[in-house]
Amino acid sequence: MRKMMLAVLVCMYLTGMNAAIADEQQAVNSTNRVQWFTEAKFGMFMHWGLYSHAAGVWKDKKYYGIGEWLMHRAKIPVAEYEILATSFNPVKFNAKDWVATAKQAGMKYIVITSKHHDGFAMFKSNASKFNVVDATPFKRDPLKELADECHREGLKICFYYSQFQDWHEPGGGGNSWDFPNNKEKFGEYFETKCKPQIKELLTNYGPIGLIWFDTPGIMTKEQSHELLDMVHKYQPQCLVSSRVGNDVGDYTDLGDHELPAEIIKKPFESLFTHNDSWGYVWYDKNWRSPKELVQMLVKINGKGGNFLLNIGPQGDGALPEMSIRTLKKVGDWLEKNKESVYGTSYSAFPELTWGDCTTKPGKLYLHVFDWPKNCVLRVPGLSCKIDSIKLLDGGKKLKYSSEAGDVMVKLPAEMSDQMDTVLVVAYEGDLKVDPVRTIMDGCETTMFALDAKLSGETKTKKISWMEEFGDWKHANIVEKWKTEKDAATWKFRAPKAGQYWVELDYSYPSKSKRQEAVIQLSNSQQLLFETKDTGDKASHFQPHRIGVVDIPAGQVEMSVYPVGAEDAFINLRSVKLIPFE
Ligand code: FHN
Repeated sequence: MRKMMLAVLVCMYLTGMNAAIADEQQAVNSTNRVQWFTEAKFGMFMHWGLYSHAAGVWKDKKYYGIGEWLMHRAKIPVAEYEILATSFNPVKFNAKDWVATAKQAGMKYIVITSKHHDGFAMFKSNASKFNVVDATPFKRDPLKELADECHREGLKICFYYSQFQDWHEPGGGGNSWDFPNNKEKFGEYFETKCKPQIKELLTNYGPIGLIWFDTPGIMTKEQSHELLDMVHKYQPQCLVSSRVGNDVGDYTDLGDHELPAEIIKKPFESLFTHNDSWGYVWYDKNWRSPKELVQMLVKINGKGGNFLLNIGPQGDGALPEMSIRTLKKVGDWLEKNKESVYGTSYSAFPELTWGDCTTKPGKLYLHVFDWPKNCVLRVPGLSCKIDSIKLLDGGKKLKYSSEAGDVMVKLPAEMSDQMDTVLVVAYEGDLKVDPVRTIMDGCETTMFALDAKLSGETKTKKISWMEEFGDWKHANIVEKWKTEKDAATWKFRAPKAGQYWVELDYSYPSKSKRQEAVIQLSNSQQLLFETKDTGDKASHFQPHRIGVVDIPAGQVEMSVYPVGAEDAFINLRSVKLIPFE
């Protein structure tokens, strides 16, 4: 009888628990799941694995490009690659130091490779012995230590997982040198390694912020959905990156090293490495400076997204010295200017020449990267009731006036922070900003493909290419134009009349014939030109200075179109107006 009662109680308890989980799942919708992410704005990406130990070299040969692809690039047989694990002993790894570095840099979450394409798990796994605890002399689970430290310090811990590519397994994608014709076996790998390992990550490491899937390859929509559902089943609050594939996922990741070209009103992340490689490569010293990183953070936040910055820890577990030093400087800037970053939304202005903007209700944060020579900042087309304009750091009040529909702010003689000096504008009521782009006195103005109004057959297209292995570049272009009716037109406003060179940035591969074309201004000025051959590839963009125009004060339209092109016309990336001085 007592046994039966106990069974009923256990059953009730379990049913209750399941009901609670079901309730929680229902209560968690995509909006509240993603809230921490949209407020975070800055995260640390970490690529760390056996490839960090090899550091870009295999059998005395250097493989320039991204280091985590070493196994693939050198076509290292699985049996040989496994030997690398026997000397992987990252004794300098210290979760406390890593988390402190990320936290001091102002980063709110860490995304670390739990398993990259090489198939090596950086965590204890019962699904595959090819893992850091079972296959190395290190024998510790660094992800457990890192997760615990993140939980203690209030950072979100997130795991990267390569779900399709796994060069260690016969059924995993990507290894054609050991396992030719392995496509039919993908299902087996998916069931016996991929899914069990993801379950391990979701059940052994406490709350996870997100799972960062990557390179879905041939996965079906059902398989992508299966992973999404699995993540939400075990951790209803955990986000799934769009790279789970097939338009599935809770938020969008842009391409590697892709800055958003326009404001995106859905949660997204823009990701870059500190140098060129994601995984540690000892000879890669092409670091981004603190100033570049601060400005990238602000530009991405200004488009509404998060900046995920990758650091490649060394094979011994230490972080590269240059990354530590650089992040410290970024963190110092953020500490003073955090109000203008965390929890902000996208810019209120069309592209700004002197910097960028982030916003909160009733507040505009003006990020000035280039201090105007006359120390007067033109804030274009702002016509709402302003309460005050102050320097964010220190709170000094600034004087302002209005001119030709713009607010003119009197700045101090010196920029207080050379990386980005932030002004905070407090305003009342509705925000009113002219959506037309303004040319700033004495500054170059670049207008991009996506800002153009297109007519006729003209279309925009995004192109991506690599210059070095894994070093992705992206551009939006105007294309598919042939006749006078096919045009791209930019509208802008000039507070004062002035003379400008017009420069086009385009590619025009050598197979195309030269074409005659026109730059037409709304005040009936014209510049005629013939296209230049820019080389063999659509990605070989070159600037072409066409001529000088008089821009009158007020609103102006400028169009580019071919004169009856027989062949395809140029791949136009941008148009620049350069002060003629
Ligand atoms: O192939 C990977 C690459 O190694 C790296 O992990 C990047 C990071 O976004 N993702 C893939 C390429 O897009």
